[in-house]
Amino acid sequence: VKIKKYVAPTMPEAMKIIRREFGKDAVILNTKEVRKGGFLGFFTKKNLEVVAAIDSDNAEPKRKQKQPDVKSEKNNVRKQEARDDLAEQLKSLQKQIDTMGHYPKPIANMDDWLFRQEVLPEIRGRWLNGMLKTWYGNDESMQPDELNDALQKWINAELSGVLPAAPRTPPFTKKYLQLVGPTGVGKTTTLAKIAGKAKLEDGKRIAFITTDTYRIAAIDQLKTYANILDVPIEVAYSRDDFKKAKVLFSDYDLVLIDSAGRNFRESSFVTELQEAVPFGDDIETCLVFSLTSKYGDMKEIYRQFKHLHIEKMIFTKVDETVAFGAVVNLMLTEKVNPVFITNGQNVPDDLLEVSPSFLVKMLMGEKTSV
Ligand SMILES: Nc1nc2c(ncn2[C@@H]2O[C@H](COP(=O)(O)OP(=O)(O)OP(=O)(O)O)[C@@H](O)[C@H]2O)c(=O)[nH]1
Ligand SMILES: [Mg+2]
Repeated sequence: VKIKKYVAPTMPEAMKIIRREFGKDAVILNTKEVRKGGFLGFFTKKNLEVVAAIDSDNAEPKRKQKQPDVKSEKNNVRKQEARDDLAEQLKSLQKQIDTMGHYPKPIANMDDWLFRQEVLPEIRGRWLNGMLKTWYGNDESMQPDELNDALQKWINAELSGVLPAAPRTPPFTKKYLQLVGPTGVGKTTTLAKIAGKAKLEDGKRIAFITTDTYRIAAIDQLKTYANILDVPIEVAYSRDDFKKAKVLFSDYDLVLIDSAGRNFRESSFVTELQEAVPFGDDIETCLVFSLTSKYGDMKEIYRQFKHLHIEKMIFTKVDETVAFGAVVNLMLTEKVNPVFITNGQNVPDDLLEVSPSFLVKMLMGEKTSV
């Protein structure tokens, strides 16, 4: 295998050189933007660095063998070469017209879509490089549908490396499940949804504990759900209360723990939460994020919790946004799984279990049909 790096202002130009040197069987291994020249960082020129490879057996000769001496034959060859060159230039010109930025148009469209989905640049770049290989590997003749399928398969494979293909029902392994997260993201509502489904659909014996004694209204809110669902509830003002509640609910199948939403970008609030509830052991903790929040803030909050036992995530308010990149960004950079996505205020219906194919559909704009 021969590998070579090329630098050109645009993808079509790079492809033209690669085709000329390596022939049509060349495979693109990687592309990235590089900046060249300039003065003190100014006036730099954007270029594209493309790494291409060819199986040495497939390599085409660089130039056509010129015919020996006969004059007219020489002329014919020259004319043919000139025509070939012209045809090549026309093709390249057409491609430039078809090309937005550096990528061929269908891939540029994908880039645009994933950008609007707020997928991180490094993840987007990896996926698009995969698509570039597929595109050029198929002679640039794929239909948008085929390319779309290829992208979906690619994303699915990456997500499957983190998240099991089929959602596990129920998705929790421990008896105690606590939800933690920033203010107003939907922790209490989601807890009520989980309780409702587990009780009504799976016939589980459910109990609630709340450590959110920060606001009176918070206790009342969970008590209201407890009444509707006919589920017992204990309010834990201290760790002792919490231990007592655990004893009280020893016969129950699933005990759901609500907690106070705080500004968890501040580590002191995380410490405070740790004092109210023991993390780890027999308690599974789920970090709840609203998809209406900024990704940078979510990441910051995840970092604050990282040293604790955060096994899973829930994303709420998917119905209030058009950008779902944060889910895959957190999943792929932090290797932590989303278990539920919530898509409305209705208890218990607006609660969806997550699988890689679900996330792919959501990301590709088919959220209504999942
Ligand atoms: N549109 C939409 N609204 C939601 C969703 N989940 C929850 N909500 C709404 O978000 C608001 C806050 O929900 P809560 O469950 O009280 O949020 P919380 O995280 O417990 O809030 P604090 O305990 O105050 O931190 C309520 O009006 C919910 O109805 C959702 O999936 N979609
Ligand atoms: Mg709450």
